[in-house]
Amino acid sequence: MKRALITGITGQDGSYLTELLLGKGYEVHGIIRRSSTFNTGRIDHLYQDPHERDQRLVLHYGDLTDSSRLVTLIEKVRPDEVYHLAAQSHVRVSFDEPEYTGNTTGVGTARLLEAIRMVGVDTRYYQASSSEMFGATPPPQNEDTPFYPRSPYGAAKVYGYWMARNYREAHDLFAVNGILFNHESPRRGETFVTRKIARAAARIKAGLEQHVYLGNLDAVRDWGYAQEYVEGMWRMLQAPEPADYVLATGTATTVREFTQYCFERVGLDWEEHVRFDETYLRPTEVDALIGDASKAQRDLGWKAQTMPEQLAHLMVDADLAALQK
Ligand code: NAP
Ligand code: F7E
Repeated sequence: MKRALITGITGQDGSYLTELLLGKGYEVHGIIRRSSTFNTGRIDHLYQDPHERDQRLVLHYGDLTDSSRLVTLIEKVRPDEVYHLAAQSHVRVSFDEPEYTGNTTGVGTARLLEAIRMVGVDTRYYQASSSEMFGATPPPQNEDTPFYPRSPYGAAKVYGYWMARNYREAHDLFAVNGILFNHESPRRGETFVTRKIARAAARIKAGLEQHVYLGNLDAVRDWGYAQEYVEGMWRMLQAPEPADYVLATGTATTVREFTQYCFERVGLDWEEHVRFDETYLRPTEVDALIGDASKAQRDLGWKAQTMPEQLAHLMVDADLAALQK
């Protein structure tokens, strides 16, 4: 039985990846942060009583800022595969908390890689890199596109990217960078724009609110479905050699168009319900991200299936269903 360690297991991607790996027969270990309130909502349906025999999902307290804990966890779990997903992942928030973002999203990666090296465990390592690293470089973007980050988050991810590359080249670690374009789902955090809009469309339809406040409607993103992207992460670690891959749908959608898809789904005119609030603008914006995932298709047989309009519909449907419950 293979053993995987997931940082960020309580996040959107962590929850889908855990489902995928448990389904493949893995023993899955996840790092969670100690919190005064429960933070395991996305994986509660997978929880296994530690008193049961054959427990295949094990949760450990830990934090990316605590290097000694990362060492003891790598030593204790001795994973065959490490999926490093944990991060302060909100771009707008990273402008307010640049130091914290650098410490977790950037240096946290170095701490984890160094823990793997110090323990000397033979493992394969997945780095959650991001299309935000391309920033101002015009689309289409692929594995050879130069980075030009436009936020503290993007800059921290560039550091993490190069640390993973360096541990591959300097220490012979099987380390890969998955350069993932935006991927969304009903489990997406409520302050990312797709979920914010889908949730608002459902709540406005239900009569619970009247308006949603948004920032830049002109930004172009390449939005795919998170459940498909975690399959791509797994495939990267099964490849014969470590390499870096873009995962994307290859499509361009503006925030305005995504809003229209969501409101159309509930039979409403979006222009009557969307208002502008400048607090959602960023000091520097990433205007357009459109990925070219042909390398992943060629080498890994991975291709995005769900396109943005379908994604918008499934997200709105899920929020409507949650309200009806
Ligand atoms: P997410 O939903 O924001 O989840 C982030 C996870 O990291 C959560 O489990 C969070 O724990 C954990 N975390 C945050 N700070 C931590 C710390 N100091 N110590 C330990 N754990 C910490 O993110 P996601 O959308 O699943 O994305 C997964 C990864 O892919 C992230 O690294 C993100 O930056 C990257 N990425 C995401 C996208 C995308 O479109 N979703 C695209 C490219 C790259 P709590 O639950 O306790 O907050
Ligand atoms: O913004 C615009 C905003 O916060 C998308 C993270 O997963 O993907 C994500 O980062 C766009 C931006 O995602 C609002 O200005 C307008 O242009 O949903 P977002 P993001 O910044 O693209 C990358 C790949 C990651 O790696 C990150 O971890 O939407 N926008 N109005 C808004 N954005 C938000 N959040 N809220 C608004 O009201």
